[in-house]
Amino acid sequence: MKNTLKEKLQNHQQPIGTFFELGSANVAEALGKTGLDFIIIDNEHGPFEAESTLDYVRGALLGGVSPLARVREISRPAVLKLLDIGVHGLIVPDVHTVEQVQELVNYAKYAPIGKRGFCPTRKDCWGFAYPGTESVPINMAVNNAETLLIPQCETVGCLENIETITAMEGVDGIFIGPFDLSISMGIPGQFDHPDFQAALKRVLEACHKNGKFCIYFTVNPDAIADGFQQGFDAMAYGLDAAVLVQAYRNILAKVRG
Ligand code: 3PY
Repeated sequence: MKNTLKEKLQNHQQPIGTFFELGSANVAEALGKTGLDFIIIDNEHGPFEAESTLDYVRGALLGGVSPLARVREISRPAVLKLLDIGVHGLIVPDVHTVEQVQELVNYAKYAPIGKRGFCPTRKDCWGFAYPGTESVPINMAVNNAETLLIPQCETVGCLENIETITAMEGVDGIFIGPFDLSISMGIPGQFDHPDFQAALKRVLEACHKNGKFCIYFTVNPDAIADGFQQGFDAMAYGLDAAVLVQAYRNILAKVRG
């Protein structure tokens, strides 16, 4: 199995994804038929646990869309459960400090980069076979390379440490959360504010200087192309539920005026 999102990022194919909040394996599979490149199964704001996330991951893979998950917190069980069920990457919210990111790397990456605990839980996890087969190759390097670890920059603390964080081994990229970052900066929702624009530039430059991916989130469909023009490597657009509501509204508005 390949991490198709990582491949697309490396090939500069400008992948586009969405937040998955609807909580159904059928929806995860259907989103794979839209042309989207990745979904983010939201274990932070969404009402999901790892057990149901496993079904969504299966649905996404069946539909052909790369499953990422947003982890609920920086803790060993929260990180391990999502990685062990085979998500293509972890989005990590509410990061403030370099120490938090080091803790995260320790949980998410195998030695020598981190201290991830081993259990060959699913065959689809990279480089591993089920236990009980003749050999259980512990291919830690492949797994480290194929599992994207992506802290969110959405606090002033993370912003102030962004040069150090992006230089850390084990960090594959940064996902900017514009809503929380603007709130943390005291300019909620003011995405055109010069300070906010300067922050975006700072994160983007730090990522690219250190060979890391930078992903941006927007709820404005017209801002997706702008984001790529600004240099973001991938764009996350909206939430599945909101897009569904808007699509039906558009149809009903046409019929009913
Ligand atoms: C933000 O914009 O703060 C996000 O985390 C996106 O959900």
